[in-house]
Amino acid sequence: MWRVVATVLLRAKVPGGWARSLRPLLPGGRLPLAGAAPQRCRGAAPAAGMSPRLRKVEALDAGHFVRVEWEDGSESRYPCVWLRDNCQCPDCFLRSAKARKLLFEDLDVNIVAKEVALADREKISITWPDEHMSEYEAEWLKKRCFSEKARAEMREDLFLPECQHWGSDLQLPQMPFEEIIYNDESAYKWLCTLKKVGIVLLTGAATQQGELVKLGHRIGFLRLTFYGPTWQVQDKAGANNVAYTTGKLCFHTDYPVLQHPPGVQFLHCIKQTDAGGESEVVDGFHVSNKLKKQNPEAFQILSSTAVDYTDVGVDYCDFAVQCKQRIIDVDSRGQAVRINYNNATRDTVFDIPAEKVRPFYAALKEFNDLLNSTEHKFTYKLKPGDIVTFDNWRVLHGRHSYPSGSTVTRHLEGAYADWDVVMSRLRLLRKKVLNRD
Ligand code: OGA
Ligand code: NM2
Ligand code: ZN
Ligand code: ZN
Repeated sequence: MWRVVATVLLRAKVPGGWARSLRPLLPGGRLPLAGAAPQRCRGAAPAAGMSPRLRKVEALDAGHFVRVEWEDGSESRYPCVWLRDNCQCPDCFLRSAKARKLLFEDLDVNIVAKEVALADREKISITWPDEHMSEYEAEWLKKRCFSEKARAEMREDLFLPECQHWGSDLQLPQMPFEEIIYNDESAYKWLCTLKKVGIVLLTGAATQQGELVKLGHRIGFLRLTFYGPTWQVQDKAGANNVAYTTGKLCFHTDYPVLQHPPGVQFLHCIKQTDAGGESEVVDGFHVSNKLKKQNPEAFQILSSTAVDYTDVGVDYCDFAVQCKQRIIDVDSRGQAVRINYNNATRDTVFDIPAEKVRPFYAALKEFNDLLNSTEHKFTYKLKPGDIVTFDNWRVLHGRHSYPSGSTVTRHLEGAYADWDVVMSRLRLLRKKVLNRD
């Protein structure tokens, strides 16, 4: 019954009621689960079976463009160079690889259509000056329409760019670990929420090592780093990383010393200390926006200064890693797309002119203060069997210190995945769950 309901909800693009929420930790421990916080999995295109039909086709602009008219009266225009480049015939396209065979050398970038024709209102055919013939199906063309609206829809479908910002009011989405392992709809919802909210808590995993390897198999594979395929966060003698002590970890993203820092992080609580050891998270994109408004100059400094990071030691193998990263990475529109901030691995070497150093520290102080403001940060405590999964490019995390002793009182197993792998699994699950293509 539940599966039927869930399928219907998914088809309606409004899967709801599955993500219970965790309210912020109050003194005295964890609160019981709060009410439902439905998460929408967006980016799902209309179901198949309603293929669009064509009314008219003509060449325009001395054959440089092809214009088609759809049955509903709307139109789309396609540049001929693009049409020739994307000919779907077996000479130009390898169906088994869904990849272009046509060599760029063999593409005339000034090509014009010699003849255009409509076939059954379901496809168009184009004859090129060298008599090569191409056919394009209506549905294929519709998806690739160059209008602002169509491109925005395709972008949404492919990348799920929608991002829900949060502060201390975060309703931490939660799902049972078992469910996402065995149920495709649940796994799909997990990954949609991970992309949109940036964090999901999985509950009820076994309290032993190996659960993250299972999670890795569920998505495809984990990201190997110098700390191993998975790694054990616990107090270690002669720790090769500050994470492997009982000390407080201030807000950070993991591994900014790597040129391509891991996109997704998993932390599985196997053992939890009674005193201390609480977790903290903050939405780095939300805080970056706040900083930009509050102090544009500080934002400018953090989004342009290359900071040196270093990590030298031995773990999975010996390593001497160095990298330059901007603490706030932005896209061409100035939007934060990745936070690269770990105060522990920020190098003593600082390759900027001396007079720029103090303004940099002042800017970082503002950012760090905003991260730590009670308005922005969310505090909770992992229980044995919990696995927190989060966007390591967006969500900064920290932990409270806890007492050190002669025995191990706290043990997390950690692992990383790349966003490419996670998004790939999300798209495949969506196709399966929504029965598309
Ligand atoms: C880490 C880390 C958090 C914790 O290992 O990088 O952030 O709660 N650990 O120990
Ligand atoms: N660990 C937890 O950037 C970092 O050094 C993050 C990585 C040791 C794998 C910590
Ligand atoms: Zn061809
Ligand atoms: Zn960390």
